Amino acid sequence: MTAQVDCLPLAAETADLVRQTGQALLSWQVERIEYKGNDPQDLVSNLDRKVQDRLAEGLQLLQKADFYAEEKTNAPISGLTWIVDPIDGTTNFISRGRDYAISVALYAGVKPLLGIVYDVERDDLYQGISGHGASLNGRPLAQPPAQPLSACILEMSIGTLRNLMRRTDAGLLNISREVRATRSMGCASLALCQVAAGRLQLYLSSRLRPWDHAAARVILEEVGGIVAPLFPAESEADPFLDGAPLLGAANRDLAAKILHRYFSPVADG
Ligand code: 2AM
Ligand code: CA
Ligand code: CA
Ligand code: CA
Repeated sequence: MTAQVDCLPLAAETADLVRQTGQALLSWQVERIEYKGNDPQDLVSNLDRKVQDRLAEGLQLLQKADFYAEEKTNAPISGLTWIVDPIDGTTNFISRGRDYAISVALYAGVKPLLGIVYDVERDDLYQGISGHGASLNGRPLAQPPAQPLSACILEMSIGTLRNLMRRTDAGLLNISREVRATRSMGCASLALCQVAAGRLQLYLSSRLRPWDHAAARVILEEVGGIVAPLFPAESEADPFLDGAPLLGAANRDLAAKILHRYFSPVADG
């Protein structure tokens, strides 16, 4: 199935669609905000659904594939699949008017083909095509230079790590002490893209779903980085790391060192 997908022209067309959709979003009005499952920290607006509907239609015209997206009920990812987060960072979109993104990826089963993350407010479009590198607004992204931990900015929020605290509070406390600083932007896809672009060095979260990181992962991997499970043994069965604690880093050696030093069972014990 993969052989039939010509990723280079498809990526360009997908990027155009995503950018157009983001620009349309800027002119649309928020009319309804709801709590998902009555959770006051989990918001969805009418525009999350409107963006998703527009992409569902537009992406099928570019490439027929399954459609796996946040604001719908999904079957497990198997064949050729668009993986979409229509608005990543909905809380930022609603409350801050910045730091949200449209995230679109194409996978052939577990194999990543392309990923696009569009920072709507900054008009920054990150793109990764497997085997062909990553770019920001058409300019190639090179792997950011390796940094010692003491020079790293780590993106993590207490909210997204709460379910990990009891389990590995020492690891989290220690790493937060040893990095240069921690930050909490609240948009997973953009944080991972900023790691790829060298504007952040590390990203930690423990509750992401596939649509949060599928596209950014392609971009990060294309610059030589990694989205790695914090506890690899437990996550081996799920290549999409659905809900698994994970670390994003632009440098695989640094990621391996961090996993070993702060999150291995020995470090935890
Ligand atoms: P979202 O805005 O698309 O829901 C910070 O909250 C980051 O984690 C965002 O990228 C957000 O994506 C994601 N996230 C994943 N699960 C979440 C949840 N249950 N509640 C809020 N944000 C969640
Ligand atoms: Ca959401
Ligand atoms: Ca999301
Ligand atoms: Ca979302």
